[in-house]
Amino acid sequence: MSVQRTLILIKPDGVHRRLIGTIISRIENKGLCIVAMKMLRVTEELSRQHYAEHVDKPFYPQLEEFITAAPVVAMIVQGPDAVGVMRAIIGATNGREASPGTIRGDFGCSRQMNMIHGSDSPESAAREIGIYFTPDEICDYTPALNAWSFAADEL
Ligand code: IDP
Ligand code: MG
Repeated sequence: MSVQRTLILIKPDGVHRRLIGTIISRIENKGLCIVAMKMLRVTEELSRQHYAEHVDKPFYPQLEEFITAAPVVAMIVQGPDAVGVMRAIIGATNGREASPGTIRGDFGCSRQMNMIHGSDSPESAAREIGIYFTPDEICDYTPALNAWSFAADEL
């Protein structure tokens, strides 16, 4: 267990469907904290960087078209085991398979239009945070509720 940072995107479908507030509430309600946030348009170049592992896959052209089609909200989320905790509350890639109670399981039925991205490992998180944010855009602070949210050895 360690305090981690993870890169979260509310994808264009989440923005258009007015799910920004709902998704942010789920992250905050879980006890994780947002240390950076902005709205931006993903360019084709940024998409190729972010989804480097998928660029040669058959579905990549439609993924790029989707992710560049409207703004996204990018966030850095911080907390104990934040990478895995966020993947758990996000749910499986395909909304039709994602468990009820997860974001993808509760709000969608699509494999592509699944509303939210979360880094899949601490190494991916470090790489993706570096793609979307400069160090001066990250607001380091100690959440006031930490004392009533976590035991000392969890932080
Ligand atoms: P993840 O977002 O759960 O980590 P990945 O397999 O890394 O899933 O895929 C990245 C994104 O690409 C998915 O979130 C989804 O939007 C899209 N995607 C994944 N597989 C497919 C596919 O087979 N067809 C179309 N889009 C896909
Ligand atoms: Mg992935």
